[in-house]
Amino acid sequence: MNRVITVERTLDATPRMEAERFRQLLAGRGTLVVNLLSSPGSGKTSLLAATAQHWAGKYHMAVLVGDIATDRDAQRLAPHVPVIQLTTGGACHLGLPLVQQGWERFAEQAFDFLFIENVGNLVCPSSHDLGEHLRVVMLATTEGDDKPAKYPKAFRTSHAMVISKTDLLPYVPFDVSAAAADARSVRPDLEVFPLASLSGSGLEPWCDFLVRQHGLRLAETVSTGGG
Ligand SMILES: Nc1nc2c(ncn2[C@@H]2O[C@H](COP(=O)(O)OP(=O)(O)OP(=O)(O)O)[C@@H](O)[C@H]2O)c(=O)[nH]1
Ligand SMILES: [Mg+2]
Repeated sequence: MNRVITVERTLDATPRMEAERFRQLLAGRGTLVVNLLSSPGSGKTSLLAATAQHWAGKYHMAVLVGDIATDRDAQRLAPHVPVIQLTTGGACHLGLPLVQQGWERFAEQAFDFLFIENVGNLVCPSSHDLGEHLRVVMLATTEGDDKPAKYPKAFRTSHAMVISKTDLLPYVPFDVSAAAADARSVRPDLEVFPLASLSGSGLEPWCDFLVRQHGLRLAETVSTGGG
C-alpha cells in the first residue's frame, strides 16, 4: 500500500541553520570566512601561502586546510600563517562539524580572514555550506578551459573564480576569456582573477578584492541576519 508523507520542513534545515549560526558568529567577530575549492593540485595551498606573505603584518589570517590524508599542506603553510589541518579520512569534501572543531582549536584568537582550503575535488565540496561568507573556485591553466562548462555547480555556487598558474599560459592551450565566459554563463556576476602564485603576478587585485569583500559581506551578514 502506498502512503503519502507530508514533509512540513526542509529536510536539511538543521545543517543549514548551523551553517548560518557559524556565519553569523564569525561575522560578529569581524572574521570573513572564505571557502576555497578546486581540483587537486590547482594551487590552493600555494595561493594561501602567497596571500599570507603579501599581507604579512597588515591583516591577520588563519587557515583550516582539508585533505583526505596527511598534514603536508599544514606543514607548508605553518611558516606563514596559523593553520590547522583537517583530515577527512576518505571523505571527498569538508563538513561543517569538522570545520567548527578546527576553528575551536584556534581558541578565540582574532582573525580578519579565515580561509578554508577544501579537499581537492571540483564536485563534492560545492554541495556543502561550511558557514562561509565567500566561496571561491580555482581553475588552473593546466586543467583546460572547458571545466566551468563541464562542472557547472562549483562555478554557479561561487562568488569568484581564480585562474591560477597564468605563468604557464605560453605553454598550455587555455583561453582565459573562454573559461570566464563559460563560468559567467552559469554565474553572471562571478569575479575573475587570473594570477600566478609562484611569481606573485595578479596577486594584488586578488588581495584588494578580499579586503573589499571583508567590509561588504560582513556588514551584509550582520544586518540581514543571513549570508
Ligand atoms: N607554474 C606554476 N605552478 C604553480 C603555481 N601555483 C602552484 N603551482 C604548483 O602546482 C602544484 C600544486 O600546488 P598546490 O598549491 O599544492 O595545489 P593544491 O590545490 O593546494 O593541491 P591539493 O591540496 O593537493 O588539492 C605545486 O607543484 C605548485 O608548486 C603557479 O602560479 N605557477
Ligand atoms: Mg593544498
